[in-house]
Amino acid sequence: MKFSNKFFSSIFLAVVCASSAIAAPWPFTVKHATHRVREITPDLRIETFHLESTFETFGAGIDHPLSKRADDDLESAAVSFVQSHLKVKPDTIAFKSGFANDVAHYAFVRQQINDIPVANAVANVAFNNDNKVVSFGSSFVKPTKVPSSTPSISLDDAISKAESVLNGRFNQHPSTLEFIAKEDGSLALTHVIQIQNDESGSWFEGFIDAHSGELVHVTDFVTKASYRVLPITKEILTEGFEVLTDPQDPLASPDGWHSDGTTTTTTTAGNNAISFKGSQTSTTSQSSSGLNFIFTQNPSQAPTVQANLDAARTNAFYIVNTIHDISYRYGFTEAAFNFQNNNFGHGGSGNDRVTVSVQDSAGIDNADFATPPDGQSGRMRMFLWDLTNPQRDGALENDIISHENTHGITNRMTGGGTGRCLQTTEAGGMGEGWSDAFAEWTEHKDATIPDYILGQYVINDSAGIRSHPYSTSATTNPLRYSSLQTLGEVHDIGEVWANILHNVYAGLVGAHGFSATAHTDPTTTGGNTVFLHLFLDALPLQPCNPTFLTARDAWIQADVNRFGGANSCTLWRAFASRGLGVNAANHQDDATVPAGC
Ligand SMILES: *[C@@H]1O[C@H](CO)[C@@H](O)[C@H](O)[C@H]1NC(C)=O
Ligand SMILES: [Ca+2]
Ligand SMILES: [Zn+2]
Repeated sequence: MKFSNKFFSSIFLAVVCASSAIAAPWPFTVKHATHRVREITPDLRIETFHLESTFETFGAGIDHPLSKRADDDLESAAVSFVQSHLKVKPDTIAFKSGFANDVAHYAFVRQQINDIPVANAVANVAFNNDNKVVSFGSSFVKPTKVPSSTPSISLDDAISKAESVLNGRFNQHPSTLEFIAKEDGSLALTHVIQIQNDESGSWFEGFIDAHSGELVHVTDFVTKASYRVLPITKEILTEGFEVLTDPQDPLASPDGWHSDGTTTTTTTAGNNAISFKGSQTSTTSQSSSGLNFIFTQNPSQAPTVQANLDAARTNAFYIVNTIHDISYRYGFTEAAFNFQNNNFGHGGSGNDRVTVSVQDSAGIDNADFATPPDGQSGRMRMFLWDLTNPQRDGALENDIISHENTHGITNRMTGGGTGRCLQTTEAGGMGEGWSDAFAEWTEHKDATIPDYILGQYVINDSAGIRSHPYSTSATTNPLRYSSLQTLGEVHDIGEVWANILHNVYAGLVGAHGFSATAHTDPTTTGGNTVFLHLFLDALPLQPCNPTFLTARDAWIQADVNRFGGANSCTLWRAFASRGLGVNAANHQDDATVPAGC
C-alpha cells in the first residue's frame, strides 16, 4: 500500500485501518473471501471489506412458509422464507429483484433498517418448479450500532467529497441513501454516488458517510484485464476470416442486430451492442446495401488504417452480438439483467446495450469491461497492442472480446443485477476464470479437449498471456485450489478457476459427447451443452461474493435443478481432482468425492 499523498491519509484511517478490527461480530476467515485492495489512483489504494456470505443448498428442495398457498408469488415466498429461516422481522427484508428460467425462480432481497436498505447485507433464494427452496445465500447482519437515518451531510457535499477522493466526476446517475455494514460491526448511513473518470476509465460507486463525510466503501464496476506479457517467440497466428451470412439468432435477437424495434441502422449499432472508435457516432457503415460488412484486414498495415479499423469494429460487433445470443439461449435474458436497449416487454431494465470502444485511446496492451447495474450500459474498451510492428488490435482476437464480455454476464447474474457481488479478491478472481472459460467454450469444435491458450495473437506468442495452458494434465497445468494460498492477484486466481472449469468441461464432454449445434440449441444433450447450462444456472444461485467452495456448491445444485443430479459424480470428480473435494476448506486441498461416486 502506498501513502504518498498526505491529503488522502484520512481515507486510510477510515477504510484500511478498519481491516485490523478484531471484534467483528460476523464470521471472519481468509482475506481473499472478504477483502480487496483497490487502486483508486496511482497515489491511493484502499482495502474494501465485504461481508462473508453463508450458502446452503437443499438438493430436491425444502418447504417454505407459504408452500401450501396456491397464490404465493416470488416476492412474498422469498420474504417469508428469509424471515423464518433467519428468524428476523418481515419489515427488515426488502425485495430487490427476481426472475425465472425454465428450471428455477430466483429472488434477491436486501436487509433494511428503518426502511433504508443495507447495501451489502443481501440474500438470494432459489425455488425449483415444485415450489421448494433449493438454495439460500445470505450476508444479513446484526449490527452493533445503527446511526440516525437522517443525513447530517448534504448530498451536494457528499458528491464533492466523492469526486475529490475518487478522482472523477459525478455521472448524474440518481444517488441513493443506503446503510453499509462495516467490518467493526457498526453500520454507516451513506450517500451512494457513481463517479467516473473519462480519462482513466474508472467507474466507482462511492459510499460517503452521511454523518462524517468520509468515504467508507467502494464498488468498482470495472474489471481490469492486466494481461501477463511473455517474450515474443516464433509462431505467427494466421487468422482465417470468413464471411458469415445472417449469424443472428432470431429468438435471442428478434429484430436482428441492427434494430431495436424502433430505430434501424446500417452500421455497427443495434439493440445489443454498438461498436465505434472515439465517439459513438464513429461506427462502421455497411460496405454495400443489405447489411454487408465486408472489410479485408491487411495485417501488414497499421490497425488504424480505414479497412483495418472497419474490420475491427465489424468483428467486435459480431462477437458481442454472438455472445449476447448464445448467453440469451442459456438464461442471460432481459429478466436476468442482460444488456439490451429494448427489452421487448420481457422484464428487466433496458437502455443498456454494450458499448464497445475499439482502439480506445485510454490504454495499450489491454482491455476492460465495466458492469454498472441493470439499466446502465456495459462498457467494453478494447486497446491496441504494441508488442509487434505493426501493432495488433485486441478487437481482432475473439478470445479477448469474449473474455471481456463474460465479465458483464457474471457480474450481472450474480447477486441480482447490482454489479456489486464479485468484489472480493476471490470472487473477482473467479470472475477472471469464468471469462477465460467462456472464451474457451466458444472455440470448441468437437469432442476433443485440447489444451487451451488465450491471447496468442495480440502478443504474437504461441504461449499466450496466461501462465499455463488450461489442461487436463496436471503436469502441463499444476494449478489447484491450494494455489490460492500463494496467489493474490485476480487474474492469477482466475487461472486456477478456469483450469478447474476446463476439467469440469472435459468430464462432462467425456460423459455426454459433444453437440455441434450447442451455440444455438440449448436442448442438445452434449457435455458442452450441459456445461454451459450449469455455468449460467449456477450464477444466480451462488451468494454475493462467492468463494470457490460456494461457487462449486452452486454448480452441484444447478445440476440437481436442471438434470436431477445426473452429473453430480462427474462434477465432484472434476472438482476434487484439483483440490475442491468435499472437505476442501480455507484453501486446503481435498480429493474426497461423496460416497457412491
Ligand atoms: C511475430 O513473431 C515472429 C517470430 O518471432 C516474427 O517473425 C514476426 O515478425 C512477428 N510478427 C510481428 C507482426 O511482429
Ligand atoms: Ca438490462
Ligand atoms: Zn478480465
